[in-house]
Amino acid sequence: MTEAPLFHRHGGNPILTASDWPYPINSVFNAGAVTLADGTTLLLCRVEDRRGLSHLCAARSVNGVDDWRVDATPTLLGDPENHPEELWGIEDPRITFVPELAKYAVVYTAYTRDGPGVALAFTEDFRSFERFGVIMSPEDKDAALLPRRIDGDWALIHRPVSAPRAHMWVSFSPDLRNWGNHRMMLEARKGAWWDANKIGLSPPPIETGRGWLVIYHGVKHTAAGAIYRLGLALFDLEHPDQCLRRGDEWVFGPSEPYEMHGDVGNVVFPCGYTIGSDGDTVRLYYGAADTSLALATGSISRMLEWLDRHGTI
Ligand code: BMA
Repeated sequence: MTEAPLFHRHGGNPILTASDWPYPINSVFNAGAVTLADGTTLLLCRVEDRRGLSHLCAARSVNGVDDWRVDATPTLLGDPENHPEELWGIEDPRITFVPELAKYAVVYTAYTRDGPGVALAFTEDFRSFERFGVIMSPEDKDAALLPRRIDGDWALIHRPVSAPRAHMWVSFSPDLRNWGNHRMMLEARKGAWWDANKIGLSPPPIETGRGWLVIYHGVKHTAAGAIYRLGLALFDLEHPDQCLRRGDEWVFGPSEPYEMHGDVGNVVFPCGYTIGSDGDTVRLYYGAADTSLALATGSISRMLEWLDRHGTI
């Protein structure tokens, strides 16, 4: 008997495309997501312009599905004059609300002359931003801040490249500027696996009573190109480098035309989610084929139950 899928695609996918933008763009994908205090869903979208460089643009919707109000101009642009590391744009934001600071941390990829690095900015309203600059030097990406300190220190999940493989790491900081105590969190497998050689955090971890529930992506390189799919793993709440369970099979992968065809086909790439008022329903916003934004719905309790049955320690 085949098991019911963990994620259900929205019937109206893709929910945002370049034609929804108030100014000319090439594509919109890989958005960070939050529920604002008034219940509005805000997506901080990666927008690629017609030069090929990306910036971030906010889209707001009351129901998180349609009627998006998109900022009339870019919300956050690379600022190469003051931050030379943002020379070729900024990409893939992951947003974490940090109660201690009463601010949102936006962790994004800065496209530097030497490849991607991890940059941090804070905002209260997604209109003005306080930039911290690059906090992890290239080559590094797929990063998110945990919402609270762990044993007194801030914790950042990120994905440095140690060619030929790239694993997920977690690093710690007393002040959000100086990072150390680097620990490997999850290793890319080897060989033919769907998550061999290159993995990375997808949206920020989901804090549950049983641990940090992590949706991560694996990249399988084939003769026809790469396939980006998603898997699940669970980590100890107070020791986020300790993996409690990891699923062997992917749980979501490209299968619909808008996921298989586009600027980069065969890619599903979520950078954000919102959680429903039931505390269980996850709305996963994902980039499809580096071209549009799509939505799939899942359940935290079902993901945990799936890991209980399918995960290995
Ligand atoms: C990854 C990131 C994503 C992108 C994906 C597929 O390395 O750069 O932004 O969606 O590749 O191209």
